[in-house]
Amino acid sequence: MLTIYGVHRSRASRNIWLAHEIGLPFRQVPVMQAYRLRNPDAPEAPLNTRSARFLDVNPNGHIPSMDDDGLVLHESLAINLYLAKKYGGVLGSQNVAEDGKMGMWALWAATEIEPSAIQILCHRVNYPESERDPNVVQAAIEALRRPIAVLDRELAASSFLVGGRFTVADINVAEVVRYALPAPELFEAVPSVRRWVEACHARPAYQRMMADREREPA
Ligand SMILES: N[C@@H](CCC(=O)N[C@@H](CS)C(=O)NCC(=O)O)C(=O)O
Repeated sequence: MLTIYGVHRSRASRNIWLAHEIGLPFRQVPVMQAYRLRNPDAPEAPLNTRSARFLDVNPNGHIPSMDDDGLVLHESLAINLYLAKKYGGVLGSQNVAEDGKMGMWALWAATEIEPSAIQILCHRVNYPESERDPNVVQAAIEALRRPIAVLDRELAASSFLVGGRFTVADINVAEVVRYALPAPELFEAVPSVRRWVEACHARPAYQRMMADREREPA
């Protein structure tokens, strides 16, 4: 059976959302981020990204990872491309051109969007008030204007990113764009992105993942 390493409150959410979309059974090992623990190395600490038992799985010390019948993969977006292709039917690529586009969107999300989107999430939500820097948020918003406009043009022409249907490309990009949502001013001029985010978040598999995520300790 597929094993997903990582708590819901991490990039493992992407893999869990996809698994729910497919109806793919999996075992979750709730490895949490070491930085969320006061003493991650203490013997009584919960399994975390610095635990020797997890470093045996992923020596990078990051979640998520997955093990599918002995094939171990890291990198949330690559895991999703693999699972969609192997188990996802029309959620995955149907030909080499779609393969190329899905790879492109995953790498685009990771490089063009994620670094700035994470800054928005940290400085508007995750960090304590005293550590939040509005200048960092402003710089991130400015950096994201062009790529988010690119996404908007794409989604004005087609409801979803690849093949005119909901696919793993939408999950991968929507999960990265989610980190920027605490900056609503970034989305004012991109109605097609807003419509698409709403459609992605209305999916029962996403809502199930988010409901489980809400139940996890913050
Ligand atoms: N590019 C990686 C990033 C993985 C990553 O940084 N994960 C975070 C949690 S979302 C993590 O493990 N942080 C804990 C740590 O670095 O100790 C991916 O997409 O899987």
